Amino acid sequence: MSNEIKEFDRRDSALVLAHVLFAFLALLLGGVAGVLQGLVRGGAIKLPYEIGYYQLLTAHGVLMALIFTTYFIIGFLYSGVAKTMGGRLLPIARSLGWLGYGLMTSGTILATIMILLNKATVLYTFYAPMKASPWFYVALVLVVVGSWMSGFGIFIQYRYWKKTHGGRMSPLFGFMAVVTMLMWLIATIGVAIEVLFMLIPWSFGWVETVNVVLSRTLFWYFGHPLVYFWLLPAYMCWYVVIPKIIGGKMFSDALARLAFIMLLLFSIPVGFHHQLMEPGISSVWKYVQVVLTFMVVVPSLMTAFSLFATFELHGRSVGATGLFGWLKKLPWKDVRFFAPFMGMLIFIPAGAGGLINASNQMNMVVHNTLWVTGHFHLTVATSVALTFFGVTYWLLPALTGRVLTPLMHKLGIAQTIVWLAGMFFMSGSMHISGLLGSPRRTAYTTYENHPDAVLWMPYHVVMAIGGTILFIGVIMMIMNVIMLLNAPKGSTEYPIAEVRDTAEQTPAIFERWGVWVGVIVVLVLVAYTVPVMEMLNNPGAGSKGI
Ligand code: HAS
Ligand code: HEM
Ligand code: CU
Repeated sequence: MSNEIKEFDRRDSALVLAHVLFAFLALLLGGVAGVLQGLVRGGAIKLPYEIGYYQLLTAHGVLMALIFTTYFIIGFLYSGVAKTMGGRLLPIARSLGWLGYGLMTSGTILATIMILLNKATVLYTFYAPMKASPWFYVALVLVVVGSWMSGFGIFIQYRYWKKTHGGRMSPLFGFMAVVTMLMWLIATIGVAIEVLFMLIPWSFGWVETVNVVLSRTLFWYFGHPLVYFWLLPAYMCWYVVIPKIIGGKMFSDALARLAFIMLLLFSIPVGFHHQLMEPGISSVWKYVQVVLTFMVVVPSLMTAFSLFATFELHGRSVGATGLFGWLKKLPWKDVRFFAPFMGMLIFIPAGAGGLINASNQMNMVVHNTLWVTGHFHLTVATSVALTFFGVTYWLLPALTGRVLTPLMHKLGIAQTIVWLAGMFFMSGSMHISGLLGSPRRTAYTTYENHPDAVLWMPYHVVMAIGGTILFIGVIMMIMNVIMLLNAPKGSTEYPIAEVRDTAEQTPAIFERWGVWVGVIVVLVLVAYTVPVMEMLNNPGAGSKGI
């Protein structure tokens, strides 16, 4: 591997830093919205200055789910691509990165202004027939097109590396970055079509109605891979970085690549599992997509297997005995390990919740309740977020030529524990009150003391307490970031693990991108052609805006 160049090029670290710091700004603002939501729903406060609950919820969803994640991911991918594929970015890749950053940032600022003006209170899923100012949709286009530019930068760096290395198998990090951005590119085509051809003409008033079920289908064609776009970079840390941090080796390069290819194939044709309760889609096609949903679980189970194997093999190699002796050999005091590991641990119940959601009959019970909100605060807001925090502890020092001190390890571990405690209360009570029937996306109401609402109200209070603890966690993380930027000078390694010595050869087919894109196209056509034709042929589907 070409890890010869140790320090980051100053221009590369500036690009990555710009992304990562913007992500944390979004986390801070989104956290303010989050805690206020929790307090409103718990009945503790009323919003001042005529701020609407849904306005706040839109800000939270957009800043957290769309902005915090995307900026962090692009920054992280660029850093690892530079590190493992040539040591520094090609000028063209760097320029595309900055172009993407500029487009995304102008989009984010425009969208935030529209939300603050209460002209885009349509939540982060912007479902029609709720209608926002056209400028909100234009802002979304800027964010998406910007992210494409960064994707192209990564592809160019990858192609250049392959060319200059005689077509050798690419470094795993680079491969995974390409899979992640390829998935993103294919997925965002759906939302681009929705926004450009449906929502923008409709909100400018050029056309009167919009086909609601079609627009939602295009959204979820994008929306499900969106959640995997958040997850894949966390998996990259788990596969490539964590083995190095614990002092071990990666279990298998081929298994990791196979898991990523499967995630690429099966993440996309599954959007209907968000629309199981919607009329206008026949149950046959819902069934097909649920089968594919269960297929996409398989690579996550492979990931779990691979991680357990990494931990156990390492533990035994340093003398662990017994069934669980290897647990004691893990570096619990190292925040670079501790935070992502807690993310993995939480991903077990989080993923189990996903399986419940995907099962049609159980989806009837939980759909549109706070259970679902509980599910994704475990997946994206804990498994993914804690992993990103864990990455931050070495990424920022590596970028700025500083070192992580023992004190900062302790502060990081404290932050992780606060986050886990807050999430235990918040997500736990969301799950329970969801089962009791409490709807998501609903401001404070007791439904005139309806017996069901009386049952769930105490859990809403717990949710508010959990949200407050989480907000403390956000503040602690922001302080940790500031401390990292001012840490003592020194040299910090960018941890990339080696693969265990085995006779295993990674099959070259994994990098035959034409094959995989072809398979995706076929899967998408199978899963979507007939239901989309049915939607297009439904004359009653048009709706005016609300
Ligand atoms: Fe989900 C709704 C199904 C995964 C995020 N999901 C959402 C929404 C979001 C979201 C944001 O089928 C709401 C969107 C909205 O606003 O409406 N989800 C699934 C399924 C999975 C799943 C089947 N979701 C995720 C991930 C997300 C995410 C990942 C973000 C990052 N989800 C659904 C469905 C809905 C849904 C329905 C719609 C609900 C409705 O009605 O609206 C699966 O991919 C999960 C597979 C995961 C596993 C776990 C593997 C475990 C691993 C960890 C190993 C641990 C180790 C450490 C090694 C099977 C890899 C162990 C150490 C020890 C010491 C023990
Ligand atoms: C929704 C709290 C962090 C993503 C919510 C809701 C609350 C909440 C109370 C609204 C439930 C409802 O009325 O339906 C918090 C708190 C946080 C936090 C207190 C930490 C301080 C995060 C993070 C992410 C996230 C880190 C993602 C990276 C979301 C999303 C929604 C949501 C996508 C759904 C918005 C919608 O339904 O339109 N959060 N959250 N949250 N949260 Fe968080
Ligand atoms: Cu999904």
